[in-house]
Amino acid sequence: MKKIILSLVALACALILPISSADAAGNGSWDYVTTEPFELKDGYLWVTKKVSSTGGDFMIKSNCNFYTEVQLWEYDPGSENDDLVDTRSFGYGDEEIFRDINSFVDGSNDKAEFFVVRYDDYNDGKVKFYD
Ligand SMILES: [Ca+2]
Ligand SMILES: [Ca+2]
Repeated sequence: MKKIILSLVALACALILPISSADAAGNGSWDYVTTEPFELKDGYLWVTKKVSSTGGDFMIKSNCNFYTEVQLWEYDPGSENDDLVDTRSFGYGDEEIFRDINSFVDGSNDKAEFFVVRYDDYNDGKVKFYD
């Protein structure tokens, strides 16, 4: 009897695991796009390069050995035309998902150009981008 219960447990685990790992990927699967380092701008602000998205959901993953606050922005040409998407707390390995970013898809390229900004004093850090 004990053997049957154990194999039932094993079967249940085998059935549950693929579902939960698919769940972690959100709607559909994530495509890794790139890893960008933060670069110092104007002496006080840390900014990544822009990463394009065609819409849907967007995810950033921390590759920073510290805990901080980050902002996701969307670039638009001209002075101070960029759009703030959201502000999140961010520590090593954290994944932050931004859902339904279609309203940020604009411009002649029909894409959203996202970049991440920090205002702290840590002289390091990278961000992984997923679309
Ligand atoms: Ca834009
Ligand atoms: Ca915009």
